[in-house]
Amino acid sequence: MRRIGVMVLMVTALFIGAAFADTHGHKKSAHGTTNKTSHSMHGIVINEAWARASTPGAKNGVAYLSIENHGSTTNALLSVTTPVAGRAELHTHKNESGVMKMEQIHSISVAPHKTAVLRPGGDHIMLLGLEKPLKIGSHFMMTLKFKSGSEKSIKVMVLKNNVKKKNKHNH
Ligand SMILES: [Cu+2]
Repeated sequence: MRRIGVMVLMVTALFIGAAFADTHGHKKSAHGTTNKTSHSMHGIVINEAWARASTPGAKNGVAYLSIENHGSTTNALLSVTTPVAGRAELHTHKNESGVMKMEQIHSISVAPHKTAVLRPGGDHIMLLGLEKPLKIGSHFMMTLKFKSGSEKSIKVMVLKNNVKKKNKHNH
């Protein structure tokens, strides 16, 4: 019973949220500022996309972001492309008898109304074959492909480290 109550509340919140998002979206597009780091097309919202600044000569880089799924079905990030790297792979870290190892994964799934947080030590986007070093304060574009069929182009900020420490979501 309690679960059903919670579901009804969430669905109601979603409708209210959608109504707000719609009005907001129209206002934003009037000013030509819709193509920013966070959008809500197909119920997916990408936040806090950043990449670690690389040292000169570094061949690989790493990017992080959070994926909010406002849809009613499980979605998943399947692939990433970016002009700054030859190839981008989805990776996770696995603890193998006390040693943290990176491992390629084929998707990062996000349950309905949940957020998947990519962060140092966890899931991340590996940028292989950097065209040039990623400089602090610069930004680049990344295109994300989702299981739902949607694609998103987002702006990724290059930082020394993520200054915000507010991620409390656990996945
Ligand atoms: Cu990696």
